[in-house]
Amino acid sequence: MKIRLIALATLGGLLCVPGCRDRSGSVVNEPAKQAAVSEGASMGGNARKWWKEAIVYQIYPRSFQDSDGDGIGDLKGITSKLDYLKSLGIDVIWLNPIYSSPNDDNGYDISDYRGIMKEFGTMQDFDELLKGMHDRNLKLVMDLVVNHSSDEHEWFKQSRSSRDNPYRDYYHWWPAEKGKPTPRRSFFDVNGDAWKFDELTKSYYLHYFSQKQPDLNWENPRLREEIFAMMRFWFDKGVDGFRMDVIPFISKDTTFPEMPAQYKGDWGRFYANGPHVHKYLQEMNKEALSKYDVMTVAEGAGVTTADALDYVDADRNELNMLYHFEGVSLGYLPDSLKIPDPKGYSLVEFKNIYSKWDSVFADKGWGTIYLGNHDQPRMVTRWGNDAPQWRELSSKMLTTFLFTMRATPYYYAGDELGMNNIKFDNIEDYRDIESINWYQQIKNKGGDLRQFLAAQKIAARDNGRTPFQWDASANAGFSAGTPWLKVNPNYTTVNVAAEDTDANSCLNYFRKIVKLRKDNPVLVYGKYTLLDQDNPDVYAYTRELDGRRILVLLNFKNKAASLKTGLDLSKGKVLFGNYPTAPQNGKLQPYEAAIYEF
Ligand code: ISL
Repeated sequence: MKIRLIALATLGGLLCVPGCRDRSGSVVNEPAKQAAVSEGASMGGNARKWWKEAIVYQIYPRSFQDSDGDGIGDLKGITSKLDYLKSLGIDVIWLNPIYSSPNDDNGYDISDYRGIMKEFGTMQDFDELLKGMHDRNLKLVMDLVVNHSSDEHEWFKQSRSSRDNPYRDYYHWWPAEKGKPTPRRSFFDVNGDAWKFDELTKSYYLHYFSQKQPDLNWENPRLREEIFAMMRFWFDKGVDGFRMDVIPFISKDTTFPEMPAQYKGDWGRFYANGPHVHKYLQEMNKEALSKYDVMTVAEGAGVTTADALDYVDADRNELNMLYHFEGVSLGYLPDSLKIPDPKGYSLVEFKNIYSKWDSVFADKGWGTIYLGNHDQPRMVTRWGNDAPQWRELSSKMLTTFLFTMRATPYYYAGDELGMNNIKFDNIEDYRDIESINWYQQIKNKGGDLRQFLAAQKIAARDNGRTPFQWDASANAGFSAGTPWLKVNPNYTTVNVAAEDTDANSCLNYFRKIVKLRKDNPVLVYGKYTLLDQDNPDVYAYTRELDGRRILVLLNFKNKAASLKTGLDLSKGKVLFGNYPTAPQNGKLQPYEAAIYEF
C-alpha cells in the first residue's frame, strides 16, 4: 500500500514555536510534524476520496472579472485571475452556469447545453480556461441545470409547436380539455403559479421556476439519454464534476395529484424525492458518472436528514455529496418570502442543525458545509456582523467554522475578502428575477412592500452577486464598463489589492486556514463532538482522529462570552485564531475564533 507523508500545521511555512504569533498576529502552532497516512486507509469509518479532502471555491462568472468592458464578467476574465485563485490554496472551482442562455435567471435557463453564453465568451475561451486550471492543478466543476431548460431551447420550441411533435414529451404538458391542472406552486412566478397556458396548442406547461424555465420530463427515456450524452460531452473535455441544480426535483408523478396540505409553505419538500429520482440518478451514474473520476454534488433542495443518504450513500451508486437548506433557512419567518425574524436566529438551533447533519454522514456518505453562495446573501451580513468594527472579526470566525467541520467546504468567492451585503434601498437596483417578481407579487396583493424591501437588504440574492472587489480603482477593477449590478461602495478598502499586503486581512486569514485544513486530516475526517450544547453564544466542538484531538471555539456574539467545555484551555496547544492571543480560560472575546490541540 502506498504511504503518503502529510505535514501538519506548517501554516505558510512559517517557523514558529508553539503559541507564537505569525506576521498577522494570529497564533500558530509548531510546524512540520509529520504523520503517515496510508492512501487507501479508512479515516474514522470514511474511505478517503480526493473530493472529501478538497476545498471548493464557487465563482459567479457574471460578477468575477470582465475582460471586454461590457460590464459582465466572462471566461477570459476568470482565466486572467487563475494565479490569484491558485494563491488561495483551494482545489476545485465550481462555476455557475456558463451555457447559452437568454438570462431570465442568469444562466439557470439554458438554451443550448453545449454552447457558451455569448456574454461569457466562446468555446475556445472555455478550453483555455480549463487548460489554465489543469495546468495549475485546479479542478473545474460545472453547473448541471436539467430540471428545466430555457423556453428558448430548441427542444422547447419544437415541443411547443404542436401536440404531435416528437419533442412534445420532453416537457410536461396538460391539455386544456382536461380542465385546469392540479395547482403547483412556482418559486419565481409573479402569481406563484407553476402552470402556464400556451395558446398555440391549448395546453398548460409546468415551470417550477420562471415561465421561461419549463420543467423537463425525465420520465421520457429519450430526454434522459440526451442529458447523459451531454454530460459525457463535458467530461470528455476534461471537466471534473457537476453541481446539480435542484436535482431532487427531476422526477414527477405525472398524474399530478393534489399536493398534501402538510407541504403548504414548504412545497420544495413535496417536489423533492419524486417517484423515480433514485432510478434516474443510478442510470446517470451508470451512463455517465461511473465512466470518469469526477465529483458530484446535489443542490439538496427539499431533502431532509431522513432521505439525504439515499442520494449519497456510496453503495447506492448515485451522487457523492449534497448540500442542504436547513442551515441557511434558519431565522426567516415561516411561510414568508425570506423575511428575517426580528428576534434574529438562535445559535442553539444553528448548532443543532449542523450537528444533526454531521451525524447523518458519520458512517456513510459525506457532507458539505457552506454559509454563502449565489442564492444567499453575504455570509458575514447574515450570520456574522457587518458593522465596521465587527465585519473582519466575524467574517474570520465564520470562515473558521467552515474549515473545521467534517464536510467538504463550499466557499463563495468574495467571502475571503469579508465582502458584505450591498443593501439596496430601491427595487430598481435589483437585477434578480426572484426579488423583482416577489416584489410584484406582493404589490399585486397589496402587501407590505416596505417590510419586503427591508427584508431584502438582509436576504436578497443580489447581495451575494455584486461584482468581485479586486482593487480601489473604478468599479473595483471588475470592469472598464458599467457593471451589470452595482459595486459595493466599500470596495475602496475591501479588496484583494489592499488585503493581499495586509498580513492581518480576511484574505490572508483565509489562506492560512485553508492550509491548516489541508495539512491536518483530523480537520477533514475527524469525529465531530458538540460541546456546551445549550450555550446561546458559543459554538464549541472537538474533532478527533488517530489520537489527535482538536478543539474549536467560536463566539457568535458581539460581546464577551463564557463557555464550559470541561477542558483546561491553558493545557491546550493553540493552533490558530482570529485574535493575537487565544484564551487560556473559559472566556472568549467578541466574535473570537480559537483552535487548540489537546
Ligand atoms: O430552497 C428552495 C427549495 O427548497 C429554493 O430556494 C430553490 O431550491 C432554489 O432557489 C433553487 O436554486 C437553484 O435553481 C434556481 C436558480 O435560480 C438558483 O440560482 C439555483 O441555485 C432555478 O434554476
